[in-house]
Amino acid sequence: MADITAEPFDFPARFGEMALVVIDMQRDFAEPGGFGASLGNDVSRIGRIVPDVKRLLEGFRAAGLPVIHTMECHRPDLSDLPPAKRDRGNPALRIGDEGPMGRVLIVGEPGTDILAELAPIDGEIVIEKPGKGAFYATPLGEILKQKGITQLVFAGVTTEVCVQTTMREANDRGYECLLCEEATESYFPDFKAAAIAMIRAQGAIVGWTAHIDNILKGLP
Ligand code: TIU
Repeated sequence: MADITAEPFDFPARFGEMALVVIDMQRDFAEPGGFGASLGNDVSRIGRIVPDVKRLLEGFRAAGLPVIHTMECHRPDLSDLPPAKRDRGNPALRIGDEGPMGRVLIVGEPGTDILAELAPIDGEIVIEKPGKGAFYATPLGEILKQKGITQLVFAGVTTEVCVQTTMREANDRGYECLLCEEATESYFPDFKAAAIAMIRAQGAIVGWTAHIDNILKGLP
């Protein structure tokens, strides 16, 4: 047992039961012409966290701790895409439409890929998820149970959508969750700040937050 300096108080790390979860660091959210841009967002903010996500990823790899990547994506026949999700917000490009990086958010298409700098390596788990949360309609819960993981460190995008949804799902399932502040981003700076504040409020009601150097320094 070792502590990682965190808010609202130190995180009681158990490295034998810990994994890193990198949420949706996909071209569709970070590059022009993808899903994030089709919703009207300035996607340039997302690219700026890539070096810190990579540093965190490399820290976990060097420590020999499990790494899990998630991808928000759908089957080519759209059978896992509720119409309510496809039509929401009347985006310029809907999920499944042909865009500059292939069909938007469809498994196997170039835009759906994880950014090359952050690509999974052999032995790392990749969870394809049709929802915002990574537990809904995926084998994530079973995989974590099999591996005896009880603590999750989070990175990825966007802070208040897929990251926060997954942290809330994980918290309700009994996992202790820690969000790395520099390795997550939103299209809206105020929403990132608010998500961080609400996660750690009320004595870590959803989980802890920590700076990247304190996490890396704490790894075995
Ligand atoms: N739109 C937005 O902020 N996020 C998403 O649609 N998905 C994720 O957060 N990955």
